[in-house]
Amino acid sequence: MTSEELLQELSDAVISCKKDAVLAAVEKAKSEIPAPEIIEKGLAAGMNEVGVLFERGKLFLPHVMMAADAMTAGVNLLEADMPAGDRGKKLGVIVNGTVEGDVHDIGKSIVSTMLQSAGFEVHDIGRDVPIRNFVEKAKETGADMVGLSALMTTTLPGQKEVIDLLKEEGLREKVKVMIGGAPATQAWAEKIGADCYAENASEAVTKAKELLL
Ligand code: B12
Repeated sequence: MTSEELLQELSDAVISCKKDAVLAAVEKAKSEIPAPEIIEKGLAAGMNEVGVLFERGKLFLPHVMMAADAMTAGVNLLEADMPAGDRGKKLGVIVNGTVEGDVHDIGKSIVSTMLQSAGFEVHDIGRDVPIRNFVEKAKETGADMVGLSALMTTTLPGQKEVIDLLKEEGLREKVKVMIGGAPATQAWAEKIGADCYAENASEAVTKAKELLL
């Protein structure tokens, strides 16, 4: 099988919403394709298609939940295979999470995994995280950067609230802010005074390095 065919199989497996199919496709692709590529060009591509089908009414919420579950299992299976990068050399400390009111965490978790394997010390504080917790965790860990994920237009303002609270607490000079998630944009990042926006996990790694090294 060519790489293209393997990536297609990964994507189709996510769209099928079947965990077994995803795990089998990941096992098959593992020795042929680097883990970050399996995630971004295979699994995440399938999840994006699931989103499109859901929006068109061709898939329903239970399917989306099953696909999300299957994709998470696939990513977990790959975690051990992520490139070691500069691990141990600690490029910087990053607190990453999904803002309050928002339970979407697949993309955020991929970003955490990729940042970690690139050599950052990542504290992933989960999803639906209260605004204050980002600031408290940044203090506790001496973070250089906070990553904020939001997948819904209704939760985007949470990214601004974290920035405002960082300012109030006098931490904004010390802590960079990177935002992401499907409804976030470069223009939104500029509007709320974030340091950067990244469209996907690879770009998040590149931009974190630009800002912190
Ligand atoms: C999977 C999914 C779910 C799953 C989530 C499971 C989970 N554990 O995450 C479940 C079924 C639980 C769910 C629930 C809901 N969902 Co939903 N969901 C999706 C779906 C289909 C895919 C999201 C996804 O995982 N994509 C794949 C990942 C890999 O991509 P990603 O998240 O975008 O992440 C990438 C980048 O954005 C970026 N990134 C992400 N985070 C970060 C962070 C940083 C710091 C950086 C730099 C980059 C970055 O890098 C990632 C990797 O490349 C989207 C549709 C879509 N097109 O996005 C809807 C969608 C986000 N959901 C939506 C809605 C409305 C809901 C619900 C309210 C239920 C409903 N009525 O439909 C609830 C929300 C409950 C809540 N309070 O949060 C809407 C939001 C609409 C809006 N206006 O904002 C969407 C757009 C669907 C739609 N069109 O209606 N959902």
